[in-house]
Amino acid sequence: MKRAIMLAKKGMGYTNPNPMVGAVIVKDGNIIGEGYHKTYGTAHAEVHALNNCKVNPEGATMYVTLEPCSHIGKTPPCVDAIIGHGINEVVIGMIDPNPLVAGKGVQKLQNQGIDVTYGMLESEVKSLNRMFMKYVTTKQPYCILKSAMTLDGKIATKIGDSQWVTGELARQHVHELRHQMSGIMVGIGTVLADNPRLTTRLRKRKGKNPIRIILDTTCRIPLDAALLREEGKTIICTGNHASPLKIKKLQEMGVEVYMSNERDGRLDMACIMDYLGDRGIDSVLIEGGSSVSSSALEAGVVDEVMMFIAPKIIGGKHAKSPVGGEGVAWMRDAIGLVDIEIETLGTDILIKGKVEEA
Ligand code: AOF
Ligand code: ZN
Repeated sequence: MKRAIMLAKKGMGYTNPNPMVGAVIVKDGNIIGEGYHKTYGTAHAEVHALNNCKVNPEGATMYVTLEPCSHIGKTPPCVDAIIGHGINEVVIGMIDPNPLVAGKGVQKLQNQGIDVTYGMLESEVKSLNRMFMKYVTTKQPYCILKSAMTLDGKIATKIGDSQWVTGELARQHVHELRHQMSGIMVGIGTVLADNPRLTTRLRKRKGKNPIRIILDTTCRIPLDAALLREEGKTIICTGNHASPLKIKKLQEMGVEVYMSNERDGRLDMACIMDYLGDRGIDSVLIEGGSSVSSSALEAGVVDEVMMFIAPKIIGGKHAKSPVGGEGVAWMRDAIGLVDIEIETLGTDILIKGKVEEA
């Protein structure tokens, strides 16, 4: 199962909104075939593993990270292939949360007399597919709020300089994350201040660019913004007072413009997430700045937080911190994180955790 997980990870960034899945077939103590789900909409891991078998898989055991599917989707059901090849034992990491499958795969295998067990390395497999799990059951994207601050809690200096808060290793980590996520979201303030490209730039290999999502209530984005020249799609979320002419110009440049509802003069985050979910975006990396972060947290759309802390002190009572907005009055109203993990990247610290459910 460890090997199946390792194989599943090879599909990272390419399978969204479908899961990362790996499968290993063992006969007489030897691995005779293995495979993983490579890209969205193509053959499932189980089929690759069966097709790659060096010897006849009859009577073998399949280790697979996700319950084999029982439905006819873009490909025929994997359970039929498993049964057809005479596999006699299937060991599963996690039950498929997809309502089309959810236990029916296990049932179908058992009905054929195949020995099935599930729950092996389950928490690891669930963590790998946390975006898929949320998206397939709710059609809402899994959101990670990422920010980077100095030791004294600032994301930029008093004049707005933010390049760079963290070091090279931490920044590469963020580019890995951009590769894994379907969308990246920032506010117009960040676009105007930093003119970011919002692309994935990995040192050792070419990554996949996430769809760029800009929250821009009055459509202030300059037509020559760097991100509009990058490869891949951009979605501008704007409000009712945006200039129709500006919207038309953006659309002519190939930009998708989404007119969102507003709440108290700010774009309605929940409404935007519904739209992104409908568009097949299963995961969004919210990269700031402080007002987008507070809107997302207040709207309750954030699933996970990743906070990088750099050992630098810059001071300044007007220098911004990661989360703006009104803030809560009492500590008891703080948003708590659970399942905390702490890593060091060079001299920076990364604290990550899941947002505690209210
Ligand atoms: C995958 N890859 O290796 C496995 C999947 O859209 P389809 O027809 O490819 O079906 C997707 C569903 O199949 C997915 O939501 C999950 O429930 C199941 N298993 N999917 O993309 C795989 N094993
Ligand atoms: Zn399948």
